[in-house]
Amino acid sequence: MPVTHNSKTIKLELPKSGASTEIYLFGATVTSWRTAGGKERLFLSSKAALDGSAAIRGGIPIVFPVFGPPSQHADAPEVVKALDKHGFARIHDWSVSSNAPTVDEEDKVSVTLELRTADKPDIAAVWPYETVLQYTVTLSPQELKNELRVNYVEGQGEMPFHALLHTYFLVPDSTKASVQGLKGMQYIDKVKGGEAQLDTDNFVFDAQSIDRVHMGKHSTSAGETPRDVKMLYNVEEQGLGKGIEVTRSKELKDTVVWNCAEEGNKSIGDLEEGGWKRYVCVEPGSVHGFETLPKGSKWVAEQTLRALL
Ligand code: TA6
Repeated sequence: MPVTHNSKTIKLELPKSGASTEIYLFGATVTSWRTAGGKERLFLSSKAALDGSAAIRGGIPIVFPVFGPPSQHADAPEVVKALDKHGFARIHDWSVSSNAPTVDEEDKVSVTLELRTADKPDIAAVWPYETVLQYTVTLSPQELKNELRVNYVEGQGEMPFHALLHTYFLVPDSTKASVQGLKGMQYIDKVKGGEAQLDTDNFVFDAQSIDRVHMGKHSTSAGETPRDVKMLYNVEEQGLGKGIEVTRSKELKDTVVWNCAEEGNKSIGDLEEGGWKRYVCVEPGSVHGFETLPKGSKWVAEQTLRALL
């Protein structure tokens, strides 16, 4: 039974390898990803609201159509300014798509969820662009793929949006965890203010509060490509491996890196005590500058998470 669901969650399982993933219909939030052998890879706060009363603290919340508080974006169009922090996708119930096939093979299983703004009066009241979001989660023994499709169906003018996969990785010790692959990137430092360029290829979280938006693509002789990054545990633990490789399509041009540190933990009510030491967020997205989509067209982006053995 590799695909099972109840009124709140969907579970994908690969019985032969022991890999699995769980997705809440609320926000289409992936709350658990276990690789072959059953090792959990995502952080979910034990204090996370799982009853639909608030965005889920942990897993992979979907940020759409605005990243962070709209007031933080000088270029935010009027319509975006009225939205909640991180937008509406993470705080509404999605449904299982009846249009997309569910893949169910020996070593691959997937499901597609959908959010139709036309079915949600409270979204339609603030978002004049009829949108269908589709989200396909595909599980393989060592990989999890998340594909987001943004379909702009009906409305006036081009639709502006941000999109981001707010991925919380479970780590044995966030102060030791590091991110590789962002060297040379210009970033907005939301803790210290201003912009800077990252000068290391192995950024260690340490115990500091980190909230950075690394902007744009990577220029190579082959043209512009999105960054492939690695989140490394830098801790030896039986069955854990080295970390997670994060690859993505070119649409997810930016990379947000976040850990609230001990002080910040105190002001996040649904983050368990000491939670800051158990997660690091590495978040591929398009959040610096708004995407604009013509009516009748679609924007497709994906990330793939792969366990590094
Ligand atoms: O992605 C990083 C960030 O935007 C941080 O600024 C931090 O506030 C975090 O997301 C969590 O936001 P939330 O609304 O889920 O508390």
